Amino acid sequence: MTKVKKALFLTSAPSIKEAPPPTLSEVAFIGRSNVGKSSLINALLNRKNLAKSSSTPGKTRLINFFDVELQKDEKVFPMRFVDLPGYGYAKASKSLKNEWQKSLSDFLRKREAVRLFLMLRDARHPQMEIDLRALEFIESILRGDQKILIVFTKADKLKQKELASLKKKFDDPFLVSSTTRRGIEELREEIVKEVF
Ligand SMILES: Nc1nc2c(ncn2[C@@H]2O[C@H](COP(=O)(O)OP(=O)(O)OP(=O)(O)O)[C@@H](O)[C@H]2O)c(=O)[nH]1
Ligand SMILES: [Mg+2]
Repeated sequence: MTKVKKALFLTSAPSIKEAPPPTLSEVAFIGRSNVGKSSLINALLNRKNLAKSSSTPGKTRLINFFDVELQKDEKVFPMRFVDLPGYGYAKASKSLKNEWQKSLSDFLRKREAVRLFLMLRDARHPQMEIDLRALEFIESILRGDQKILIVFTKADKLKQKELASLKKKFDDPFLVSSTTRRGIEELREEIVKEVF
């Protein structure tokens, strides 16, 4: 079992310029606004409101850093979780959108500490055009020391039939629910495998 040894909010930054020194391996949580990034961070870290989640899309506007230690047996794995602003928030003003998009894409392209991109997709809408474009973008900038892991969120919202069809469409998809905690343990374990 992979346990949570430490989970602390470190700091928020409006852009990469204000980000903390890149001293630890980072896991970047990416996905559409409201897909469940902040909730997943809380579930993975066994904390209720460490990352601020909300039913109002566009909640996370800054880049938020969390210092994390996961532990398996006697081994401790220090890393940083990065909660990013979501993309595709329809109601944001154009200038705000551009600013977000710029600070998000700057961070994704330039932040050397990122080892793993956790790309979240809503299990109910697994083929959204905007997610496919985001994935293409990450693939186009991916360095040799970086990996991508696609995770489908809100699995609790799917009926058995829909679950079966998702599993058929995507070979062995990572399915999680922050509500029921389905897949949370497994994802923690996988993060350690991918980063270390
Ligand atoms: N049913 C269900 N609801 C979830 C799950 N995860 C998140 N939610 C809900 O979805 C909404 C958005 O969750 P957040 O975690 O704030 O989403 P986010 O991706 O951080 O959103 P932004 O910060 O706006 O980019 C909230 O109302 C959550 O309670 C889940 O696994 N199941
Ligand atoms: Mg958020």
